[in-house]
Amino acid sequence: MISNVTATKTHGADFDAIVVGGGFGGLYAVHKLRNEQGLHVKAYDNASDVGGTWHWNRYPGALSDTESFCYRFSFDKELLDQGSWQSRYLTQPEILEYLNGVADRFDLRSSYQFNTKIVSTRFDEATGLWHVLTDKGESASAKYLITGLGLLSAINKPLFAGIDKYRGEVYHTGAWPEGADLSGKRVGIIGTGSTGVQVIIALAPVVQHLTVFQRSAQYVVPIGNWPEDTETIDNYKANYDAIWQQIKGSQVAFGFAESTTSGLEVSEAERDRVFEEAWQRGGGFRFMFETFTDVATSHDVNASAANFIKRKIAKIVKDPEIARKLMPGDLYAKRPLCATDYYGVYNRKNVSLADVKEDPITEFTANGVRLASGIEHELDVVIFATGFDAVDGNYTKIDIHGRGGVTIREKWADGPLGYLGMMEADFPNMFMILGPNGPFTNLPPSLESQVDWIAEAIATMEADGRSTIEPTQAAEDEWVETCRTIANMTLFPKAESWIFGANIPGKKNAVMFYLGGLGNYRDALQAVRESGYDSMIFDREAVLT
Ligand code: NA7
Repeated sequence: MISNVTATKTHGADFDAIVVGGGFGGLYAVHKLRNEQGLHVKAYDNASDVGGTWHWNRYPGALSDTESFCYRFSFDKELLDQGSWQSRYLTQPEILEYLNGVADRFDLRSSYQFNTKIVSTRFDEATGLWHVLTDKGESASAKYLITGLGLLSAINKPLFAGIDKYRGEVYHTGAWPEGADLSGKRVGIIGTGSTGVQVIIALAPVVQHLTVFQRSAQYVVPIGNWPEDTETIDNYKANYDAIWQQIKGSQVAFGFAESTTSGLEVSEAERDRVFEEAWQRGGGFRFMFETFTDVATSHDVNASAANFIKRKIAKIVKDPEIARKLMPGDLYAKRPLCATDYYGVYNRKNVSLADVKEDPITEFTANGVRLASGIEHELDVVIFATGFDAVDGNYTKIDIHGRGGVTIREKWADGPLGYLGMMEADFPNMFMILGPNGPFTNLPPSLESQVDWIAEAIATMEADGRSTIEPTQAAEDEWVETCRTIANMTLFPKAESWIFGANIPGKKNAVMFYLGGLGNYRDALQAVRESGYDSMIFDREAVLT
């Protein structure tokens, strides 16, 4: 299965394909193109080894909230059969170990150059090749450029006044320092998204005092994490064909069947019964999508879900004033969160909650953080769990030039747009894994679908002797419009979150995802294949120079 091809087939190029990124997406692309299709592939990653998101996000409590049986690749039956895990959810070290195992199994590291950042990529219309430049000053050329830059890896670190004066330590969860020991320290954490919630739960029992700076209160349901024994795991393995078939035809691809019952068809008491069942079972996506079909589309059903969670907060949190601060005021329409006893943490004596919407952070001082009211929180360490410049953040950091020198920054000045979440008009032979307007799902099955499609498009090009492929502008516009129409049928655009770029000051709100589900997305990919790629232009002449 491992290919030893070293010769480049593309005339005049160093490689047939360059892959950027060593996470799930990049690793699978290298395997597919090199081992299965015999291309000469060079891959880069800024990190010291494989892992992508899971290489960097080593903060305490880091966990995938997709269940273990489906947070993995599906393409290799033997790899699935060898899989093993401890609990219903995988911790960051387990995921990193898994990806290392994948890299070993398919000899992927031999194609990678680590500790190397790609700073620019340029499409040369005269030769039809991509030229990449690294931060080490090296350059390389290839016919195909495949970017697996990660959806959530360009970190967002808000600039607070006075941060340079602060004498304590400052960490970002997405660049967690090796060996950081927070035991016995006074720690502040800014941010209560998926990451913040996990860190808060992990650190509360360890630190001397934890101050949570919360800007938006969150709906957090239990994750339901428990050990899974060999029998349970073997049962998944025995049923993997059916499981993956279901996942690939489903909406969110989290390994459960989404509900087809409208919450509007049942009584309020029945809604509560169903929500209680989901609360006991655990899982954020399950709570939002397995309960009723319209939690994320109907205001009424959404309000029932939101009120259910608020009643839980009131019951769990002993201090009514803290409970009030923890109650979200907006719709239940961000990426659904789940964790083990999140609200219960606020009953601990060593945890305090600062509501920075009511009383904003004005500055960092030498000793900590000062709020508008004048209250100063003295802290040894401040953790930024402030998320990512999602989807396009990692692309706009690189100087990416397409036809006629047009840059991706220019093209995305009003927000990132893409065809099928993978391609861009005027950027021939560039394939993005999890680029803009791709599916919003459990990611491994989506990126696998994308890499399979990319590899097939490349194989078709090679078989037909094509030099370039790019989508028509009309196809791209139509896809973006489809994404916009679907998003507007949901409540998601009405809640401010990274899904629409609302978390980055100055970033224009954009529909960055296809919310139509993985099954429909895969059908759309299949339709393009079956049409003989009629939404694409092949071998386009250089027109923009
Ligand atoms: P998120 O979900 O973007 O959360 C970031 C958090 O940081 C969120 O609570 C923000 O509040 C808060 N934030 C951001 N900027 C500030 C400032 N300036 N002041 C105070 N608080 C701030 O990122 P995560 O890393 O938690 O999760 C991202 C995804 O990774 C997650 O959905 C999973 O898919 C994995 P806000 O809500 O914007 O008011």
